[in-house]
Amino acid sequence: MNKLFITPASHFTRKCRVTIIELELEDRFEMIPTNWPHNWGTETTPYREDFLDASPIARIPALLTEDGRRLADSSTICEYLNDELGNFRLCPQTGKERWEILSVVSIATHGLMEAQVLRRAEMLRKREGSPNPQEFSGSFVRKMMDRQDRC
Ligand SMILES: N[C@@H](CCC(=O)N[C@@H](CS)C(=O)NCC(=O)O)C(=O)O
Repeated sequence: MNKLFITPASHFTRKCRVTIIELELEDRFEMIPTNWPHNWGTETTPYREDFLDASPIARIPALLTEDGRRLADSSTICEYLNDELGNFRLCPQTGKERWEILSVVSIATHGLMEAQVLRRAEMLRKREGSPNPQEFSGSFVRKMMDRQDRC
């Protein structure tokens, strides 16, 4: 069984889960929930052992494949799903269409989604009881918002 480490709130996780559903691979995946306390954005928090075994980066999604491979980001996981398990049914192996799809995926992932997570992490500094509110940067939040708007 392939093991995918997730939380429902993560859009990176949802990207992988939608790909699994579209390729009708649900019965080959176990979804393993992870917990994220409010200080996840700026501090190292306690992680499950099996999650760290799957990814030393300790970010979700992380996939431990049934043959023991560790795949530690949503785009690589989606490529594994499409290429290895999905027989290229969502994205062709070569050609113009492949690069059109990957162009959209790269802007969505590294533009929209990463800027959203970085912005959220920065905003959490301001929450009540935060250990480091003085480090909050409004200009960083605005920069991430501008990036999201462009994307
Ligand atoms: N480039 C990665 C980004 C993954 C990512 O940022 N995941 C967030 C949750 S949405 C995370 O695990 N953050 C925890 C942390 O940075 O400590 C991907 O495409 O999977």
